[in-house]
Amino acid sequence: TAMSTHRLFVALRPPRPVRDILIAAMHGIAGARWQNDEQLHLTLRFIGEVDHHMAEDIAAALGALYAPAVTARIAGVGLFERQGRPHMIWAGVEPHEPLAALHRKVDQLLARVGVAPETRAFTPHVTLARLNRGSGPVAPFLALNSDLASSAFEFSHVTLYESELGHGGSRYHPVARYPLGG
Ligand code: 2AM
Repeated sequence: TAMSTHRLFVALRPPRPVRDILIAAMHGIAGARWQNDEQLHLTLRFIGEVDHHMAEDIAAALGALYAPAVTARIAGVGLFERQGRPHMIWAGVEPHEPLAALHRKVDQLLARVGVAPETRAFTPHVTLARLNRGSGPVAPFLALNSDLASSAFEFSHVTLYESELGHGGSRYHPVARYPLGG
């Protein structure tokens, strides 16, 4: 309906062999909610809830994206805490600079249609698991996967996703894809 909102974010989708490496590492923390294959992505820019008109403006604005493809690799794992407790386990993606440059470009295009600029620091990562109070210790996982790595791979397009919040975790639906490079 015209009243409905869309929860949007802009992300990069790791290619199949990289997703396989990430999925293979997903064990060893009791009670962790591991991401499934469909959920794996690197968030370039979280947008949040917008109405249908804004969603169309955003999709159109991203059509002006002109940026090189980004060559990257998986490099280690990390932990985000919330209120002093383990909250999320992620895989690092390096190098940061070309990803930060792409993040800034996306930010600029979104600013044109009135999306407020991002205030949070941009930390390129792929979320592997969400944790809660009942989850087991994370230190063994972090130690075991400190050298988690992939070969160099290319992000060849940017994807606009819609997030559907659900009981079994969020579902992420690709809305539009924008090519990078040539
Ligand atoms: P996360 O995986 O690091 O939690 C869809 O919700 C995507 O947007 C997720 O990758 C999530 O990041 C990210 N996200 C959700 N809320 C966010 C926020 N307030 N700021 C930045 N990123 C957010």
